[in-house]
Amino acid sequence: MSLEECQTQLIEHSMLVGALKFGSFTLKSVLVWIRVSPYFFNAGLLADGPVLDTLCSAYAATIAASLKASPGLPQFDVLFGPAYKGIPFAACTALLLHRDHGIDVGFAYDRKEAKDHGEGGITVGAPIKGKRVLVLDDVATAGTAIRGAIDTVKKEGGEVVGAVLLLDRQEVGREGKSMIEEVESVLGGKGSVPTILQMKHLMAWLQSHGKTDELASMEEYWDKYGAKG
Ligand code: OMP
Repeated sequence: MSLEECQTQLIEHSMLVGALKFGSFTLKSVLVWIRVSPYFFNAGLLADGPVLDTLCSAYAATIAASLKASPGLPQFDVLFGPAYKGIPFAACTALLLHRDHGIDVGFAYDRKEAKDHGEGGITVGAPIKGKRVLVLDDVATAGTAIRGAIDTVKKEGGEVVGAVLLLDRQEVGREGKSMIEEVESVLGGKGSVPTILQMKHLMAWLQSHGKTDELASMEEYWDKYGAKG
């Protein structure tokens, strides 16, 4: 399946399970703003076998394509999925990278609560100390959550070489530039944060399906908060 087919399948499958909704949603940034968004993507609802297949096939195809692109992702050793939603996504993506693309990597995740006995530490799974790590995250708006995951890996001694996202909402980040540019600048520069979907893909889907009211609300939101240029 082409990457474009994977994107369309993911949009439609996400709507089917109620993970992608159009309407009116209040977003609260941990920074200062409140935005009323015409759509919301709740990746926590991507929670059955078929939709995990759709999602993680798309993550794996996006990673494999980016490893071949220039600029694109460099080689890496471990996929890191931040708790909780990132854990099944990273595990299934590691499996599909192996099975469908011949790319063999480990996967790891963090605990939300520190452990003071047994093996200790805040990460579980493949060791990340001294390893090249790709962070796998779901939705990014201002980039706060993804930066938190990058910091966790760094604290544990891993080298974060890039990040892969399910959805880049294409909004302005914490420093007034596009969120994606800001996160790329703390990682490996252009191409270090490939994404499966962007807000513009959702708008193209609405347009091709004649959903004119939803599209008009998306365009209005884009004019207000989209990262242009
Ligand atoms: P940032 O940390 O600002 O990048 O926002 C990402 C987080 O916002 C996600 O981890 C979610 O908690 C939440 N979110 C969504 O999951 N889906 C959306 O469509 C929008 C948001 C959001 O609140 O901005």
